[in-house]
Amino acid sequence: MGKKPNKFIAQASTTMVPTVSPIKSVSAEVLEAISAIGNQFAIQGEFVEGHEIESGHINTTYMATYEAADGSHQRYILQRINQNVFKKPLAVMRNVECVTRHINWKVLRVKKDLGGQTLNLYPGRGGRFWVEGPNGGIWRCYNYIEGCQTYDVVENTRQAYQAARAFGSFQDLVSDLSPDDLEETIPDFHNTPKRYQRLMEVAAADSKGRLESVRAEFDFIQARAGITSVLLDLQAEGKIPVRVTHNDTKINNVMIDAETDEAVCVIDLDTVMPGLSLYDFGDLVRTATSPAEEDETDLSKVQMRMPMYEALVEGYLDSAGDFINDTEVDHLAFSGKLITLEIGIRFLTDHLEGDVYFKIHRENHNLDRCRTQLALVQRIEEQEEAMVKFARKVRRGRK
Ligand code: GN1
Ligand code: MG
Repeated sequence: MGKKPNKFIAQASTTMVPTVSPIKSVSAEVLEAISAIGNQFAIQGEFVEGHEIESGHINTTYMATYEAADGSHQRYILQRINQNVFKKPLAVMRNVECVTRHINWKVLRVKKDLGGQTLNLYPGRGGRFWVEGPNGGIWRCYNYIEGCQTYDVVENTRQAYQAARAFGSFQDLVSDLSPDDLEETIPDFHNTPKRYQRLMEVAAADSKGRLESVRAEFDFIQARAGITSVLLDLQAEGKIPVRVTHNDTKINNVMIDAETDEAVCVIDLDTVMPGLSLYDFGDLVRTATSPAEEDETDLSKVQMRMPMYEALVEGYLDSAGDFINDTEVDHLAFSGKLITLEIGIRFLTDHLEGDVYFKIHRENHNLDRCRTQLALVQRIEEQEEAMVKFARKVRRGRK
């Protein structure tokens, strides 16, 4: 399985032009609040500075720097869980604790050769891995993964390969947890038929009077209603199993070593729960094959770059090929199309509802995001046959 060296590992990373997730300066008031939250965690040193990390659509995330007595600086992530999205934040924390501890154990005692950084939670005042903020929110503190960058857009096949290999490795690391060990913190998170049904309801209510202006997008989605249940049907027939999965495998959730271009670890474990491995692979296709940002307004830039897809398949089969089955391999391309449609459905639903779920930074932001998703669905459809063939070919070559 997964013979090395291969072209993705051997290739140098000289052409990398990173699109790094933005960090933002914050007001004196916010700085004070960050420092007060930091004081509640068992971390060493004095607070030096803090910045906001703006890349996620859901939680509020800060990077805080502390100076130890010897003058060295240590960085941490302080993050407030969005309770509008995560209705059971303590269940989210239980899942994250379970997964981070299990991965630490497995890296140390089973894999032994993995010297990379892992994500760790710090204990807080009161003895738990979370604290309550002044306004009642639930906060946690992670180590900052040093020497790494995240990318919103993949620049080369090496990064695509590395990202897919990292998420496959993640699935491998948690493969000996039982899905029953974890709570389903957002029920039906990737239930595409339910996401579709919800769009129909929101469109029927049309509370913001926006439906007429998005008729083309709405029709595009309706024309594809038939594919929404394909993976759940396969699951019901027992052809694809429920596993412990990440469920938010967008490309900027992989920490990539800035020097070697190798994936170090995956982050954003809030949605780790029982799920289908194909949704994880699908979200990689959605976020790693197109050279356009998720909210690009020039839709001619949205593409499904075959070399990137091929690198994803190779990376994923290198790390997950041992445990995923042939039906899963046969649906790798389809999963990319389906998850892209699903996220398009969710962005359109939020646009019609008045932008209550995803953070927006401009007018029609969720509509713009929806449009890039639907354009990518179309690009995938045009190449789906070749994509399916490629995955089967790689699988055959490794048996
Ligand atoms: C949200 O916050 P972020 O960017 O990690 C969302 C994902 C979507 C993604 C779309 C809990 O993730 O499901 O795929 O936006 N997370 C949640 O970019 O809804
Ligand atoms: Mg996320």
